[in-house]
Amino acid sequence: NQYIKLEDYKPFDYEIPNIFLDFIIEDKRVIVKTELEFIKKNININSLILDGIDIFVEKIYLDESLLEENNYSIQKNRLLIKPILKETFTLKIVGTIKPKENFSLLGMYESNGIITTQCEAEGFRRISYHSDRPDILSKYKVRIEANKEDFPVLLSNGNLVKANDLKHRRHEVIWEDPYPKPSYLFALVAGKLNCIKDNFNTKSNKKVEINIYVEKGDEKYVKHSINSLKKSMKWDEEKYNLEYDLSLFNIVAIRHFNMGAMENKSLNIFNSKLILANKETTTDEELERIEGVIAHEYFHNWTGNRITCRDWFQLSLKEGLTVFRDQEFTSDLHNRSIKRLEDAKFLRKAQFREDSGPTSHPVRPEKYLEIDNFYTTTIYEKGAEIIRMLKTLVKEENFNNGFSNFISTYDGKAATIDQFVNKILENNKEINNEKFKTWYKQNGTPLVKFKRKWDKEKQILKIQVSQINSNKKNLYNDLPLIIPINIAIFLNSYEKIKKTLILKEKEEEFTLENINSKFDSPIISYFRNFSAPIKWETDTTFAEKLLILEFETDYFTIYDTIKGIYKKIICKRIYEEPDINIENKLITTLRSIIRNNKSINLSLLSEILSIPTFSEIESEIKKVDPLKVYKTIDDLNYLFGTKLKVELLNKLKEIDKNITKLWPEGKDERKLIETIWRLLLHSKYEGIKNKVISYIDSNSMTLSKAALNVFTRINCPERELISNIFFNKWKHNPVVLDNWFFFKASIEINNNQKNIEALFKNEYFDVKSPNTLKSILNAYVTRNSLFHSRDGSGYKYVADKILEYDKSNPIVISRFLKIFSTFRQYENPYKRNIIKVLDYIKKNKLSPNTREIIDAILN
Ligand code: HT7
Ligand code: ZN
Repeated sequence: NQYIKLEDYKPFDYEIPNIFLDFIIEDKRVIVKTELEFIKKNININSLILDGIDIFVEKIYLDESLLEENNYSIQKNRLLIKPILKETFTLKIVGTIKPKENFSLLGMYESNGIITTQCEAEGFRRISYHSDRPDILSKYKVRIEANKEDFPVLLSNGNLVKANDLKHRRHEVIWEDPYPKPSYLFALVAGKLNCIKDNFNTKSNKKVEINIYVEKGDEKYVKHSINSLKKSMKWDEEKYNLEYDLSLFNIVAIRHFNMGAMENKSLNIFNSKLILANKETTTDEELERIEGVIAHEYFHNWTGNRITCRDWFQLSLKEGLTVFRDQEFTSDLHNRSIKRLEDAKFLRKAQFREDSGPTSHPVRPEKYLEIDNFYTTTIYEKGAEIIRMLKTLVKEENFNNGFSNFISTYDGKAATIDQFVNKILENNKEINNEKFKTWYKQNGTPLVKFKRKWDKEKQILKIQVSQINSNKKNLYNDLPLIIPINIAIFLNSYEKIKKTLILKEKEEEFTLENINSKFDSPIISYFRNFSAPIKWETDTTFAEKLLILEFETDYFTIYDTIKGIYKKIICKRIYEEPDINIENKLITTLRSIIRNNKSINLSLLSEILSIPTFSEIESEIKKVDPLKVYKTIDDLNYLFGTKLKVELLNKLKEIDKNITKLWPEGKDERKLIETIWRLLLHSKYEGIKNKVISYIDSNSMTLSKAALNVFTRINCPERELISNIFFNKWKHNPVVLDNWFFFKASIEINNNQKNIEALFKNEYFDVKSPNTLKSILNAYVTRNSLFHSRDGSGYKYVADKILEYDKSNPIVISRFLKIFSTFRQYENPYKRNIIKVLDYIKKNKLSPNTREIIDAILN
């Protein structure tokens, strides 16, 4: 196994300014004629190597002459041409590919009769021979020819310059993209698709035609997506002065798609679940996510497409930056504080988990085997957090200037993370560029410790701060990071001092004078608004935490303080005895918040009242006994539901009038209703059952799905009833039905594996759809405690599914395999049983993607 290393980066020996691709779509194959114009850049070279997978090469011409077989060889997916003596030349390759036989969802493949492509990261080499690296930027011209009846719609990037009928009921089109792009942004779509049209006027008054292509019958589900796209276009103009650069923007919804979506230049391709939406089929959360993903892909037009990555080690340059941009977009459109809380929650649940395990890696990795394995929450979300810290450090105006400067300097080029950071810090004297870049080189989550020293008489507060990274495998982890720490010092119940401390060394002491605090020792909340992606420990007492809950206005801090208390309560119950004192004090505080704080945001209240889930708590505790964790969470839902019943019922009445309002209105109320239903159902309060059941058929998917969700761990005959109502209503809508597959795989019944296996055998299970596969597997391993059966049968069952599906979809399976990466924290027999199945998986024939992950996990 050969690692690709950042230190080995060398520019390509040639430039390829122009590419012409001619696709002739036939019944069983597609003929691909490629013409690549080369300019030699390294005069010492006299050969050319290109990559290609599953392409049958018929002929190769160098300029006009047919290459003899002794001038080229194809071995191990590499085409070598030698000698090449010319400085400039055109290479023409005639090959054939078979999209119908391609189940990898990479390169060119078929989904429900539609031919589509996925080229990021290295899918182009499954379409045509190319060096397929992001720093080769070319202008593309594409001709597509096909039978008109089966493929009435023929799309590629850029502008449509020709559309013609041909003999034998065939037709042709020619697309030309004026902007040079890397091969990973190439796209083609051909098939029977219906188009919904709209348009957008840019700020310079250019009319952009918007076309959304969907399968027949899905037309009524695209309005939300069109609106989201228009909001994104406007936001990027207003916020960053970035205007769309063509007069056509196409989006295609595809059923069989591995990830969320793909930002191909002017031809975005989406997993249909992220396009088809309305309030009857889509929850509030999903509507916001869809809006955010459409924005994300659109924002890539500048951060990713116009300025792309020099190599795949720079992946976070486009992904971290674009996540940061889509987070800001959602914050501006909705509620900034709630969005921050949700992003912090996700980062801690997913990225911290990844970073504390065997697949932990820096945001700019130094080496990789399979680049597809690096589309991780570290590259995306931690990457976005680093950019957020840069903004906090240099302040908004300087950040925006640096960003614009980066865009204008590198437009049309392939850039690096270093270049981006240098642009943002260009005029900054306080922050050392190289020191800041350590964030990109370290892995693991740093820990910051705080200690207060208070001189009441002199009113001087000293805060001692230290930072440590306990992951010792990476040499950079020993270096201090530059960490912005937003704090608030509470002087009394209504006055606080807000400050940003900038920690630069391993240990520092910050001195704050004139702190006129009425408390025995000033109460401090740290990392307000989650100002850095780290963990921290403080000397704040439990009593002080309760006061923070009372006085804080920062949503994230309120949420974090409550979750810390829940965690303590859970750990006490698992490892010692229930701490009745803490539990009662928390219940009293919650009671007072529900009763007295009438203006509290209801999404925040919902978070405050939610007992952490298994996935939220799993990576936070040292010795995991999963069955005990599940039981403790159930017990706490029972306890809190019982003790808070009166307040919860009153709150239900209070919010009832708003729950039918149309998204985005009413979403906070609907979020809270699910939390209250869960607590009351768990408390065995019978009065709530029929009320919840009545919503299963609601015309709001948020309420309908909430009704389904809250029954997950309630073993009663009604659970089967609501499951059947939901199934019968939605069995013909695959996007919605995935919620049912998720629900069914979450519930615990005797003969559990038979129940799960029945889902794979269900007549509506689409074996080619990664969405349904992911729904079943994810629900089983994160919601169903029987996955952790003490005899190891749940683990073995999942291991067999991993082996079965790795053959067809390594990208999805290698990501999913990470579910086992926390086994070192598990107690026996779970740990022993996981090791057993990991060894079993390892002994089988695996895809390179899955092999890389299993080796990392077992290492
Ligand atoms: N840039 C896109 C990544 C992506 C992808 C990567 C590997 C294999 C399949 C894929 N589909 C999409 C999506 C994005 O982050 O915007
Ligand atoms: Zn992206």
